Amino acid sequence: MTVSGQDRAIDDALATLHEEGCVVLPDVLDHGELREIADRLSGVAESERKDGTAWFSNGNQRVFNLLNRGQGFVDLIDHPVALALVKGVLGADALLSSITANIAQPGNVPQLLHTDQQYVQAPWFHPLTLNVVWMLDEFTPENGGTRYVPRSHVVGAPPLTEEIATVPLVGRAGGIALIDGRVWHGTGVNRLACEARRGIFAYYCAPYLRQQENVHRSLREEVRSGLSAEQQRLLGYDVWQGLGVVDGIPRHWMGTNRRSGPLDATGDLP
Ligand SMILES: O=C(O)CCC(=O)C(=O)O
Repeated sequence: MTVSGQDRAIDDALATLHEEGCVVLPDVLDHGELREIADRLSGVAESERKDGTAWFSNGNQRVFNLLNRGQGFVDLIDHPVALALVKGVLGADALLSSITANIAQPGNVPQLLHTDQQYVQAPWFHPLTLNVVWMLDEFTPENGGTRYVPRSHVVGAPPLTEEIATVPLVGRAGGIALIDGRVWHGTGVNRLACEARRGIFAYYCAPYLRQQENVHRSLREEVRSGLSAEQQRLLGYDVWQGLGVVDGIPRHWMGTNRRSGPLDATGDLP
């Protein structure tokens, strides 16, 4: 796709997201990228099942903190298409809140409808969070594709009822879906005999919200040292409007109005 074609696709997607609360973009990963990430996720999920550290909810396997589980996952957080959309919704200073996988297994039960920003007191007039769903398998009504209530973001509050019609989020493997943090949604039921539905949920938030994963405590040092400047910023290593300081405002900013940016030229902590 040309740059202007891609810009138009991003503008169109943002317009749909604004109207519907959810949008699907096909073919963001090519076949090779998709296979590498999907295989890696299956490998990590299997090893967590074998070593007894796997975490299940509603019959689905969650794999947390993917940043520590392979470079392919780290590279997703600032994928140019996903990040352009995230910044279009949450602004240029958006943070990554967490990146996890949810593997919807046959025999699961439906997840309760929820929104992704319901720890913030309603009413909500804007999205404060955004989920970018990397569809590693096709999402269908049969395999546990996420269910959601179109336009529920305009309610600006958590689900008022479970007794409401939902629609399935459908899309081909390799695409992404964006879910506005106010949209009522939940994992669907996987009715297949044996095939799981794998999705990676890259969850972003406004820069003044607490991030879900406390990467400052959980990120392995070798992962942190390999992050690009933008990846460090996304994870909250920079100062933003005087938040996230380390021992106060950097001394070399004294006498200036500067209150945002990396802590030093390399982004390393002092
Ligand atoms: O697995 C899904 O389809 C949805 C997961 C979800 O809603 C969530 O993690 O908040």
